[in-house]
Amino acid sequence: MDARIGDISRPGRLAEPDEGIGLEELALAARNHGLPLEAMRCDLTPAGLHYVLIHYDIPAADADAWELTVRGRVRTPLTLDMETLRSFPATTQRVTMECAGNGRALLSPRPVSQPWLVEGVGCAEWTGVPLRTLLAEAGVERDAVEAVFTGADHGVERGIEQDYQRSLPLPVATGGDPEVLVAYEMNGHPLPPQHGHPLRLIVPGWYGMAHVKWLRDISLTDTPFTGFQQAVAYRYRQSADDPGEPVTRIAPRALMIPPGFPDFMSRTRVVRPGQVRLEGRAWSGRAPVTGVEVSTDDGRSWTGTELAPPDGHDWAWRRWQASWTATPGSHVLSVRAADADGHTQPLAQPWNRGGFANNLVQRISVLCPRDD
Ligand SMILES: Nc1nc2c(c(=O)[nH]1)N[C@H]1C(S)=C(S)[C@@H](COP(=O)(O)O)O[C@H]1N2
Ligand SMILES: [Mo]
Repeated sequence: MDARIGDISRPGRLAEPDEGIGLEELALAARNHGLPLEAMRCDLTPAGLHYVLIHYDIPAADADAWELTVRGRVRTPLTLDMETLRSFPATTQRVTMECAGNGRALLSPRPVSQPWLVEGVGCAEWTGVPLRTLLAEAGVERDAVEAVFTGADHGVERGIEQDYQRSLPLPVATGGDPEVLVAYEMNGHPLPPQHGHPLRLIVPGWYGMAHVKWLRDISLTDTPFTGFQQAVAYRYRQSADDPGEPVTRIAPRALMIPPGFPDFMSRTRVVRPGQVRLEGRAWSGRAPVTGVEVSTDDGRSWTGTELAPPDGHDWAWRRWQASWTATPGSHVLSVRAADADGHTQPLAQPWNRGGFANNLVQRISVLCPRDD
């Protein structure tokens, strides 16, 4: 019998009301790991602790043989090897990257996909050539409207065979605010295989899907790109036939380093009675974070925290801290951020079919045993 690629692909779906995480979601979760939340102690996430999200496989990549092509609506098509890319003036940017699907597994109904709780995030320093330097070198034609970025990885998604591809509108690609990078270093070292070795795009302030890894081609087009990751995936849809709006910049979120120590299976935290330091990180890809509040009574009351002053890294998370006097009993701790554009984090889930950009406040269960 004839086999077709469509036969192995399932449409996007929502979990049944009492359906647990299945083996397919476990397979994704085992490949795509999250940030251990205690790693938020560090301003910069060590590469091995940064979250990872890969749709298909990590492609074989040899930096010595790598070539990036820049073509399409340009006056001079370019083919650049790593040595040439490294010869352009480099820029380093500290960027908090977050998967658009972060928080998805906590939604009800649950979109079936990579089942993040809240840990699909990390903050690193990325070094590379500003994208606009390369576009200026190639000379963008007047009729170009988008730049399409293609990775070297290949797969099938909902029946459609594809290279991983995403586009940016030309004003974002060339604007310089944020400075989009064609990056070859993470935290001062060549990119690790899982983060796009040897070359990736960095789009500060945007959700992860825009930061194309294993970047091998940039094509300037005179029509908007309609590939799968642009027109089908990564859109805010309420129903399967809703065309939806594209997912772009990161909504504000604050996370707390779970205090005390964990129970192995439940991950419930145990703290001793008395003063407990609460701390974590807050970020937004839309506007600077202006305030972070904590609640120690499951969201009934909120108090301000001490937020680290702006340090010039506009697209990186900032540390916040607060003090809490733990009393014997069970507690639920929460934290929420607000940004300068008035965006905040909701207490009720912001739901869409992909589970994208849902920044529902974090809840941490804490047990404070009686001292006896
Ligand atoms: N080529 C390619 N680029 C990609 C992806 C991918 O599967 N292939 N995944 C995207 C998604 S969905 C996210 S969230 C980020 C994750 O980047 P990281 O693994 O370096 O944290 O990479 C993006 N870039
Ligand atoms: Mo993602």
